[in-house]
Amino acid sequence: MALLSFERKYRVRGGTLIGGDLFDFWVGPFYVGFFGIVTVFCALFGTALIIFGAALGPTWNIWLISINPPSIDYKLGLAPLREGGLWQFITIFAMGAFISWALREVEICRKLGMGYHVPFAFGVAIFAFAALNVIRPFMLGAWGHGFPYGIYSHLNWVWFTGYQYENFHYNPVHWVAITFFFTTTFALALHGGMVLSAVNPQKGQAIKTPEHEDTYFRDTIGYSIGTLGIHRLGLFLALNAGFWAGIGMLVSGPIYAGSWVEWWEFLRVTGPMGGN
Ligand code: 07D
Repeated sequence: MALLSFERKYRVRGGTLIGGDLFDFWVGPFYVGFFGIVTVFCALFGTALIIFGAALGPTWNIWLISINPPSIDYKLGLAPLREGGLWQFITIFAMGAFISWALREVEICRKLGMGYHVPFAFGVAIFAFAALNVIRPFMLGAWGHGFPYGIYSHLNWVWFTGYQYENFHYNPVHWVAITFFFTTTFALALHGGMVLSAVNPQKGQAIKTPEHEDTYFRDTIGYSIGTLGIHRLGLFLALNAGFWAGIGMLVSGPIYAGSWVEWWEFLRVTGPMGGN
């Protein structure tokens, strides 16, 4: 069956959160929906503002273009367009596009009678972004604490923000996030490798099923988490990565403004570093 005629079977009406049947249609393979239209509007408008900001200068060098947040003197107020106002509008449109995209995912899940795992997962990525450019600046009392939209400039922001706390490697929540990021890639590599090895057997051998996959892991490490379990674990690891990254930044500044190296000094007095 051709892909489109197969898909037609699943093109069910309803499940929309807003607007009833009004935007309940497809363009080619894409479901539109009210939130699809909002996403496209926000993304196009935001991108146009970025291009406008770039046109204001001083460079068209793609590595160096940067749309900067306002100076912290503007606190939580609106800034003139050329002095950070563009960044504020771009942030609003970015959040609008992200949230609408998540809600469009929700509508598709409702149509198909599926769980909301995918929009929930995207929600965690949105949280990480919002933590940096909405929640943390708000908690610190100035939009100027957000990161600039530029390739080099956002890297400079990460460097600068990291060194504000002396050595960001010592932020224990940042550790936790990094550990989840690394473990996610580890788990995906093992899972991807396992599935490919089962469906690409040696010449002349039949394709293998999860029974073989489970047996492989039992033989190797004494335990197999199973076919459903590996996806639960994968989602758990990935969501924790983004979540703790966001929390690690909300702690740095709004809650603890000192050096992360010094934060560990308490170990010298009380703990395993021997009280010296
Ligand atoms: C934020 C993206 C969400 C995406 C969405 C959708 C678009 C863009 C365009 C708006 C979270 C798509 C978006 C299409 C739209 C426009 C214009 C995902 C997000 C919604 N660090 N560090 C992290 C490591 C050091 C520092 C995270 C490692 C140093 C700071 C992760 C190392 C110092 C910040 C991480 C390391 C330092 C981070 C990033 C090693 C610098 C953050 C991933 C091995 C001197 C950031 C929430 C992430 C963060 C962050 C990893 C080192 C500083 C855990 C592996 C020691 C200031 N670091 N880091 O969370 O936590 O993405 O963000 O050395 O702000 Mg770090």
